Formats: sequence, structure tokens, C-alpha cells
Amino acid sequence: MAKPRQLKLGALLHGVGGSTSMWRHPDAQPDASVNFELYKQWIRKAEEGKLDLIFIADGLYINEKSIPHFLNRFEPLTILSALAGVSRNIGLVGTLSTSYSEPFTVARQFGSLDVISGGRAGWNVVTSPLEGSALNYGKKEHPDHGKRYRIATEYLEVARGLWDSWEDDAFVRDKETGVFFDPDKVHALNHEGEFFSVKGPLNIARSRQGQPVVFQAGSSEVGKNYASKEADAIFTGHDTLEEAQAFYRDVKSRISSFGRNPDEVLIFPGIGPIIGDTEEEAERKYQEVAALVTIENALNYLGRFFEHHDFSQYPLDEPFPELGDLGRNSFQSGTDKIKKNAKEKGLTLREVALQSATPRSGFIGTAAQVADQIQAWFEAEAADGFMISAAVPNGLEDFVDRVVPILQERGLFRTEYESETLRGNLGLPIPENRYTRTSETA
Ligand code: FMN
Repeated sequence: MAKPRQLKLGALLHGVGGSTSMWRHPDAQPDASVNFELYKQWIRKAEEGKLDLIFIADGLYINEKSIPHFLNRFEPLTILSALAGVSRNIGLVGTLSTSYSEPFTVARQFGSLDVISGGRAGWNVVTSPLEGSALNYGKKEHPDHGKRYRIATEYLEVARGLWDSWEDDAFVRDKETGVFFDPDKVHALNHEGEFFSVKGPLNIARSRQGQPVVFQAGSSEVGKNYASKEADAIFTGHDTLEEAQAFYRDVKSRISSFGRNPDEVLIFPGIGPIIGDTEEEAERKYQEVAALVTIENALNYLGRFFEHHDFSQYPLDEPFPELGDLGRNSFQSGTDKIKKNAKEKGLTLREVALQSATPRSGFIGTAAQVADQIQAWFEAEAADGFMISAAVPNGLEDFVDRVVPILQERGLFRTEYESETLRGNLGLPIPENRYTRTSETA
């Protein structure tokens, strides 16, 4: 009998949080974004809950209007490598931009993390939204949205080619004969493309899971096609069940149209559950955090999506301003949605800014109510799993201690890890090495 479909869960470890002001909450640790002891506690908690993975987001440009977490935080691969040593089963997924790095270096870094962790690495491939990033990398300009995805396509082809450099039995290491490796089993890539020229081979071999798991985050048309063609998993965000279902249906059908198995690309909407002993207590927790955000904070928060646009120049209680194409070259899917929503609902600038900076998730309530919502989304094919972020201090602890046991009792989530690799726990196949491939379809 086929195993019933089970939920996959990730924890977004995000220091003092994705909000402008959560660091001011009485229960928040204001130095959380650079507190290694806390990151260790968090990964242990996530692993205690048998979560599939932890996830580290990233960005490459800050200014004085950036939210506190962005100002002073750990580089993803560095923190993940450190956390690999204090964990055993949980996946380690980090964001790295294909617009501002070199594929040889990055394939090598993720290859190393994958071997260090015994096959638990994942790479969230992003194209970098912010134009200012170019100023930190000596580039004349930020590549446009379409070009960023063309770069990302070739980049991933190179990285995957490099990861296959060594066949699994290439290293003989025979002390008697002095043969360290079999030269027939190492392969140079000799890639010459539009954006990259990479000879190879890579100086790290495949891990127990073959290659790191590839996540993608970016929901524009071109982003969805990229994900459907290339990714093993997709990180996305939706306000309603209906919107999440539409995205799920759309992307799964794109995956099939590219000749891939839709069960082998997992969709993870991000959610920020807030849990109380009662519904009222959960609502109070949300209100407490929302009340810390001033309208100035909210305008700055909103501005970042639009190239740090200065929204303080507009009247707050008039319709959301007409912005033309502003934002389309950065967070395209996000800014298109903000503009469309404002227009359709006739929202004022104040309303848009506050909705953006203090989002009211549908996952607020008792632990059983939050579990009900998760189950509803999962069973309605709006998600294969969820990326959990802490919308209030101790949000991860509350989720693991109170919601996970309910999901386990309902048979929706594992009680023990199935595997020691990330692919094993996510139920994803190990990619065959292209140089020893035997299957016809691969
Ligand atoms: N971009 C980053 O540079 N770092 C991130 O950690 C990151 N996380 C994202 C999470 C989600 C849920 C989404 C939808 C996007 C994220 N992005 C991140 C932005 C994408 O990298 C992308 O640059 C941007 O969304 C524009 O692409 P799109 O129009 O296809 O969405």
C-alpha cells in the first residue's frame, strides 16, 4: 500500500524576525540575529520536533532603512556549517544569489556543506532583488529581472555539472598500490556559455544524497517557470488558501509540462503561526507585536520592496500612489501583488503599509486551530509543507511543543526521521551522476 502523503516542515531561522520592531518586545532577545547560542538552541528545538530542515534567508544590500535583522546577521553558509556540527538529521538550507557570485565557488561551498553534514545541504537559489547589491560587488548595474533568471539558469547547469565531477567510486585510496583515484572516474566540465566559462573538475565529490537539494524562491511568471524546470522545492508566500491553491495547481502543471514528476518538486508556503491557550490570547499576542510598529517603520518596510522608495512623501490617507513600473525590476512578484491588491480593494497608503509590515496571518489561534489550518491547506493541495517563521518571540518553541504533537497524532507528520539525509526525509530521489547514468528518462 502506498504510504499516505505526509507534511514537510521547515523552520526559517531569522534572528530578531522579519518585522521592523519585534526586537523591542519584552520577550525578544534583541541580539538574536548574531547570537550563535540562540541559533544552536533553535536548531536543536527544530530537530526535537523532527522538522525536515532549517532555512536561512539572505540579502546583499542594506541601508539605514533596512529592518534590524538585515543590518547585522550571519552569512548563510557560515552559520549552516557551524550548525551542521550540533545537529544530526535536520536539513540545512541557505540562500545564495546567482547574480552576485561565481558558480565554481558556490558549487564548492554547498558541496562541502553537503559532505560535512552527511548529505543534509540545500541551496535556496535566488536572483537578488535589490539594485543596490550591484554597488557592493563592483558591478555597473543590477542585471534586469529577465537577465537575472537567464544567468540563474546557466549558473545552476554549471553547479550541477561540477557536483558530478567525481563518480562515487572514484577515490580508490589504496595505500599498497599508491593509487589515490581512478582517472577514468573524474570528469572536467569544460563549460563555455553566455555568462560563465568553467573548466572543472570540482575539488569536492558528491555526498550521501548525491547533490544538495535545490530550493527556489521567486514567484513571477519567469520565476515559476524556472522553479518548475529546475528546483526540488519551492519557497513561496500566500495570504489565502485560494491563492495558495491556485499557485500550487499552476506550478504543478508547469512541472508536468517540463516532463518532470510533480511529486518530486515540493511547495512550501511560508507561515508565521501565533499560538495561544485560547483564541483571545493568540490574538493578543499578534496585537502586542503589531503595536510596536510605527507608521514610519511601516513606510520604510514597504519602501524596501520598491527599491527603498521614500513613501513618506505621499499623504497617508489617500489612495495608494501610482508607481508605474517601480519595483518590477526587484521583487517583481511581490510588488505586482501589492499594487494589484491596493487597486482592487481601493486601499490607502497607510493601509497598504500596515498590512505589509504587520501581516495578519490566518494561522493565529489555539494549537489545535493552527493544526486544523495546516491540515486544511495540506489536504486542499495548497502546500506540500510549510516554512515556519516566528511571528512572535518563542514562535518556534510554541510550534514544536504544541502544534507538532497534534500533527503527529493525526498521522500528518513523522514521529521519527526516515533518513539522515535531506533528500531522504523529503522523499526526493538521489540524482544519478550524469557520467554513470543508467536510467532512460534521466
Ligand atoms: N531574495 C533574496 O535575495 N533572499 C531571500 O532570502 C529571498 N527569499 C524569498 C522568499 C520568498 C517566499 C520569495 C517569493 C522571494 C524571495 N526572495 C529572496 C526574492 C527572490 O530572490 C527574487 O529575487 C524576487 O522575488 C524577484 O523574483 P520574482 O519576481 O520571480 O519573485
